[in-house]
Amino acid sequence: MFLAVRRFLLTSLLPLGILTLTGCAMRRFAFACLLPIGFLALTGCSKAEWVGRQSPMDPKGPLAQSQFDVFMSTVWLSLVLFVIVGGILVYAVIRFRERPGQANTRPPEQGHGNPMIEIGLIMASVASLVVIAIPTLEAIWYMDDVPIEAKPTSKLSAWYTGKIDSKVAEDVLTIDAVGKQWWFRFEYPQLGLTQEGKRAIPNEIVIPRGKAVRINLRSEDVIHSFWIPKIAGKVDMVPGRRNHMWIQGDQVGLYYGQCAEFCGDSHAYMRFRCRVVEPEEFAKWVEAQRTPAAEPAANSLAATGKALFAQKTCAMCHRVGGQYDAGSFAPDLTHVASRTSLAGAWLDNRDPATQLAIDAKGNTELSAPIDPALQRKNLADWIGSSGVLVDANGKPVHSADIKPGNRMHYYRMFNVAGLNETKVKLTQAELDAIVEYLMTLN
Ligand code: HEC
Ligand SMILES: [Cu+2]
Repeated sequence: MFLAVRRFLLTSLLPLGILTLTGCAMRRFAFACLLPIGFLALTGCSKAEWVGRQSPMDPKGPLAQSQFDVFMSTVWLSLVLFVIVGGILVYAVIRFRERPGQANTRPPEQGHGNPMIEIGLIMASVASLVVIAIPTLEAIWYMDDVPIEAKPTSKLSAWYTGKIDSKVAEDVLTIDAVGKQWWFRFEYPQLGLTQEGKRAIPNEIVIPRGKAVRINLRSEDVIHSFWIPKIAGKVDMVPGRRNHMWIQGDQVGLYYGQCAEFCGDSHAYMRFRCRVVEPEEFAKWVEAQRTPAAEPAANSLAATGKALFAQKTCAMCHRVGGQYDAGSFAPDLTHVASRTSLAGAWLDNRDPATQLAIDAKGNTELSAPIDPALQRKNLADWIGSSGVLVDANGKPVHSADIKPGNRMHYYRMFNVAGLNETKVKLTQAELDAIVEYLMTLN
């Protein structure tokens, strides 16, 4: 936030400061104040910040690269125009300024313009718009679908050794991405990881390195938008409409995604992650996702938690593959403990200090390991928030919301006001048992 403000100051104040150079004492005073602020703003633009988590300035795939190239060519063209127009302006201001002893003289004779210059300027503007439009349109078409030349290397059967669903004949790996308030559901129809097959993947996708992946985009409620700044962006997910794009990750690592279309209370908390791995590791991941959830040991705390999961209505919305198969509204929890984040990738299960140190180096290849203590705390905080956890007197322990308006703590049938949620209540012991159970779901 602070850096954004500084950058805003830079863009607005620095030229102003320079302009004031040319004027009277008052303006010179303003200049003296503004220029240093402008230079201060410059210090916000370090390389370290450019390689931040969600920076399109650090492309790691062909699509992000093409979008970055369009952006930079526009920046350079605008810079040239800025220097030409600004230069003429500064020249005019200095050359025709009021000189001592000239006060109250009449202004010089005014002309009515030169048609050749005016037509010339219009033509120049049109030409520069065309110069910008060509690469922009090229990049838009490029994003639309996996390019033909990528298909030979991306043909799924050519590199994926696991079982492919022959009913779904697509030659490249396809992911169906669905936006929901306020999380993402992903499905791999060719690999049996689907909502129908009771194995959808919430919030964290995994894709093989160097392979083009087709993404079908849908929404089940309002308009969302799919964006992984370092890999590609951004295409809207519109209810009742099928959009698509493609992505490719060229460097192994963990990338951060974000919903990029305002979609309600918790829009800013609607994130997701994309892990780019080597193809062999991708196959292993798919296998792990296909396996049903592990059964907790008899009479353990986790087994109590498993029973509570049904008693406390959790199973109504959530699926735990092989144990509770009815819920389809909420994130699939079959492998919830294997994920680096929780609740629309809003809560991070990794040690934040370690991860920030890695991110600051721009090293996407590394990701801090999941910290089980933190993961446990996140689970308890999330489930017990919004007044769900109660003390011995039935009083809520945490009344604050981790995600405002979220559809778990504020579920309303058909969104009708009045048909409001009847929130479950959990005691500390019940919450502990449920968390223990969820921690076994690797
Ligand atoms: C009314 C439906 C509903 C019920 C009942 C419900 N949840 Fe949820 N749950 C959701 C939704 C929707 C989300 C996604 C919230 C978000 O990220 O915005 C969610 C998210 C979660 C998550 C995070 C999942 C992830 O991968 O990020 C966990 C864990 C969870 N719920 C556990 C529980 C437990 C335990 C219970 C029972 C006490 C429960 N839920 C009851 C709807 C429900
Ligand atoms: Cu959204």
